[in-house]
Amino acid sequence: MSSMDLEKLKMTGAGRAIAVLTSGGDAQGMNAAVRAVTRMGIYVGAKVYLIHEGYQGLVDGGDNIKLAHWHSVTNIIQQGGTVIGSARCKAFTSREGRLGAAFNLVKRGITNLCVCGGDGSLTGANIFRSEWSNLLAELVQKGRITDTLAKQHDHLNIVGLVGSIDNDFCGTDMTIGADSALHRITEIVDAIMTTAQSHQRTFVLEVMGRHCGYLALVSALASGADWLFIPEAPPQDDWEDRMCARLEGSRIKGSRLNIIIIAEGAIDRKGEPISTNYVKDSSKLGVEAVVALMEATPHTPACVIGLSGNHPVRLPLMECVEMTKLVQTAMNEKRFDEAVKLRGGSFENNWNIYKLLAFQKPAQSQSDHSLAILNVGAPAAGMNAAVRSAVRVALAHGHKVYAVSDGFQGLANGAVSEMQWHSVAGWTGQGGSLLGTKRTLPSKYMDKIVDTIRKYGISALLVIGGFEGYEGVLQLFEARSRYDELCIPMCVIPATISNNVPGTDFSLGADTAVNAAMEGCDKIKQSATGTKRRVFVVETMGGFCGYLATSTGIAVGADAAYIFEDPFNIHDLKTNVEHLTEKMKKDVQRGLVLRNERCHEHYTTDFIHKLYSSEGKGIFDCRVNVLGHLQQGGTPTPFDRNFGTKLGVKAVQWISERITENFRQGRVFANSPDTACVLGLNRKVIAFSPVTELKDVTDFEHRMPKVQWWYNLRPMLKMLAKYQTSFNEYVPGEIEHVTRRSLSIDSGF
Ligand code: FDP
Repeated sequence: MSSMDLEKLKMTGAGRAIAVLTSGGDAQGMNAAVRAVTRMGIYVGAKVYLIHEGYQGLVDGGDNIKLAHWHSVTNIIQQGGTVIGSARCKAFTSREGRLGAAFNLVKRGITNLCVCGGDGSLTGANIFRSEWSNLLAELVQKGRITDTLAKQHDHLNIVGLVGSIDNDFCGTDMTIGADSALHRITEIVDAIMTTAQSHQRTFVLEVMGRHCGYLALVSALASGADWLFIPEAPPQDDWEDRMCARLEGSRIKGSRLNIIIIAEGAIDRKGEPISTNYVKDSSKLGVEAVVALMEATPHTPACVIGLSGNHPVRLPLMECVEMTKLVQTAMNEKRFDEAVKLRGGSFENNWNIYKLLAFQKPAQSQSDHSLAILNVGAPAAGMNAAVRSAVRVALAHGHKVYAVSDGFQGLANGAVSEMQWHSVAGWTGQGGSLLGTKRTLPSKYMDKIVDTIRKYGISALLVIGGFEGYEGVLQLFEARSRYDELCIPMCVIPATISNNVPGTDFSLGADTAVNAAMEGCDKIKQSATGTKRRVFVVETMGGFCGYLATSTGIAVGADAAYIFEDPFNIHDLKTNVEHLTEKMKKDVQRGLVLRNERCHEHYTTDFIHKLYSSEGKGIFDCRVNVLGHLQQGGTPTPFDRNFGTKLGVKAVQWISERITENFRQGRVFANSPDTACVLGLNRKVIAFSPVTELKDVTDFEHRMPKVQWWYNLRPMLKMLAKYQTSFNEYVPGEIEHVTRRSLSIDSGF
């Protein structure tokens, strides 16, 4: 972090007041945002007010605007909806209403407002901000406030957090609530699929999204749906006949289920709505918000906090709103191709991949090349989705595809079988590894592996797996000088709940694992409802890597998360246990302490349990829970399904290109470092990193990258648990600009 960033973070909120409200349709995650804004605000020394019932509460004032304390937001992080309420408010649309709202704020000295809502709510906030000085002047003129008070509060800072399940806001990759909505839809589709399979039926499912097909599109990808209707891309005029023909065709090929997904606002090319009934008859960031508010000057435009990949960014509020409106205009004017583009690169990419994988197209020509796919390491959610898309895209490229059971060991033993389009039907939503996976490294079987490659004429390898998958490909690469057969393109798709593979910010399965661990912790905390005060010590997996413990800790509001990368000693443990004991003496009922399985050789889970039990005697009792393999999560989350699907596509596209480039004198001969790569997501960019380059940045003893991006989330975890922590390591969100060209600040992935 630059020294300038450090300067920026010496912020103080002393003498300042922040108010937070939620507005519009409620969305899961709003409570986590309210908690983070409240605690970060108090942490920097500001007064924080919670405005109940959205803009209505702001207009009505009185008890609707309450001064918040640290504990006002205790135990809300896991609750759905919004605990401070969200009402539709007609009064705020009038100047009279906004005059009342301004009075209610200025009277309390509030000049910083954080609004969590959809584009309508955020547009309202911006109007309020632009009128602020006029409103104060009118209040002075009417004798409701003094001129001095008006002068002291002459500027209102606004920061928006986009809360909307539709993910319909330009500029951010993901709105608050969209991911939870996808989880619900995916659960429903999974349940329906079981029924559909047993009855050989076609199911038509309508999902929310009046003006935006995001939820429908991503659900269709996550479920491998057969047909999809979204407002941005209406079907061709003869869609009824084509849809029936395709459904019939897949039934003849033995498919027992068909899923059709319709977005609420789906239309045909003439702009007429497509309803589920008609189809039946014819066949998815509060800390950053406070940092932005504290840094705002009268000249800073109102901003909205969005996500670019996994990083918070600040975007000019009104430009985002304008871009969002442009999409709607394009749809109204039937410029559908432009509407899909305006939604952003990620949306467009989802749409293209959906079209690529939904139904079988004959390969343009046979390539005479064979691709072998294997899983390595422990099972991770999303592996099967990656195998499915890789198999299908490879077949579409005309390659022969071999599935290898049991990792490198299976490759050595010739456990190889040829795959067809339908061999991978229904794999997207399945957990575990359907191919069969093993951790063993190839070094001990090199000769036998080479024999199999020769025997089957394998011209490329796709390894979907964890740290050993990467290490294994590095071993194969280093053996190229001894075996010509290993001079073939090799790609690793990182897949492990530990998220410890170099070359990527995220591995497949990590999202599912955090969700599973989070759900486990929520249930564990709930188990103590109504009992006496209790502290839970929860052990998480991840090997030496603390990603899972840290991310889960933030998601569940843990009091501490012990990890190997953030060394701790007996003094730290003492401070933590005393801190928690003080909290439990007050009105806190439950405590949660996470411990990564390999965070410390001697301070074991049992040791920490005994320490907390002993020090808490008479104040709280202590229980241990080892989450274990349930962290593998069963069925994959929508994120892992889609991430796996996309990585599978990208990997095979890359492999096909390398095959073509390195095909000479009748054979593939690829021996340069850039032909053995890890495919990863770095910030928002998809990158292929040569395993040889990654070797220098790998801590092989502890099976992890030497530098890990998520480490700067640690101060936030500690701050939110009220520890005196230095925030100097926090990296503030960058300011991005939304222009027509950079509209898709997302990865385009
Ligand atoms: P990984 O090898 O993918 O890094 O200990 C590391 C770990 O993952 C844990 O995160 C995971 O729980 C465990 O391995 C699973 O392996 P086993 O099924 O062999 O226990």
